[in-house]
Amino acid sequence: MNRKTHFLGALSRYDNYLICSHENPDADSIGAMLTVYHYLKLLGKNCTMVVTDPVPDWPLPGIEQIQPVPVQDYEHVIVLDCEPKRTGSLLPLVNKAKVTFNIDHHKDNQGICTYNYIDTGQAATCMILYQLFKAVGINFDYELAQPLYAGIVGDTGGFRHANTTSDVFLAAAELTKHGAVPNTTADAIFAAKPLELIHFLGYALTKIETRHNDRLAWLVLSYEDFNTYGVNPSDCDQFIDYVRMVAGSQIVILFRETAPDLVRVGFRSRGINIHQLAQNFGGGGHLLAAGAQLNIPLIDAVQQVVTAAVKLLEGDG
Ligand SMILES: [Mn+2]
Repeated sequence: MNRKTHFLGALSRYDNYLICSHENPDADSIGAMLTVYHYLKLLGKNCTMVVTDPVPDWPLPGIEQIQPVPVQDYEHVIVLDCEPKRTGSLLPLVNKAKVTFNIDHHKDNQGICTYNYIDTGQAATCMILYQLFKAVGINFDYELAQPLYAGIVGDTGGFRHANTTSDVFLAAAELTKHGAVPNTTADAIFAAKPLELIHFLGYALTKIETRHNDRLAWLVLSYEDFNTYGVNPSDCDQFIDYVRMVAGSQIVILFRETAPDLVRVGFRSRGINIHQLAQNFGGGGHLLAAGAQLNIPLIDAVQQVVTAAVKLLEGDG
C-alpha cells in the first residue's frame, strides 16, 4: 500500500468528521474543504465544515453548507491547507479530538496530527487532493472538479506564480474536462470586487514605496485607512499582486494594520527565499509567498520588516 492509499484508507475508517482550515479562508482552503466534504459524503460519512470567518460568495458546490460555528465536539477532525495551530478559534476543538488528519503544502508544517499528508512541493492543497483521488481511481464529477480547480487557480495566482508547473496545467485541464468552469471561477476569485474596494485600491496604489532600484516594493495600509474607506482589511489580500506589478521588484511586502498595533504582513518574492524572513517575524508559508503577524505599532513593524528585507536583498547582491 502506498502513502496515498494508506492515508485515504485511514480516512475511510471513521464516520463523523469535522472539516476545518485556516483563518481568513482562501480559494485553496475552501476548495479543499468542499472537496474532502464531497468525497467523504460519497463514502457515506457525516461531515461538518466550519469556517468562523466570513466565507466569500463563490460559485462552488456545497459552499452554502459551511457552518460559521461548531455546535459540538468532534472525535475526528480533518485540518486542511494549514497546521492545527493556524485554525484560530477552532484550535481547542482540534486539540480535543481523538484522531486528527492533516493535508497541507506549507513549508512549516510539523506533521503533528495522527495522520499527516504534507507535500511542500505542491502548488496547492487542492493539487495534493487531486493526486490522492487519482491514486484511488475516483471519477471526478462537478462537485469534486470545481472546488479543486478553484483551489489550484487561487494558489497559483491564476496560473502565474512560480508554482505553476506542467502538472498543475494537466490537473486543471482534467478538472475542466469534468466540469470546472475557468472563467466564472477566475472572475469570482480575482474580479467581482465591490466598487468601494476598487476605489480604495486606487488610493492604496498611490502609497506604494520602493527601495534599491525598485527591487523592494511595499505598501502600508493603516487601521485608519480601512476605517476612512469603510473597507475590511481581509478583502485587500490581493492588493499585494498590484505591488508586485512594479517592474524589477524582487521582494514585495503588504502591511495591513487590521486592528490598532496588530499588523498583518504579506511577503511575495521573485527568486529570493522570503520564508526565513517571515519566520524571523513569527510567521511562515512558502519559499516565495509567506506571511506573518506582528503585535507592535504599525510604524515599528514597517521599519523592522523593511530593514530586514533590505538586508536580505543586500546579501543577495
Ligand atoms: Mn494553500
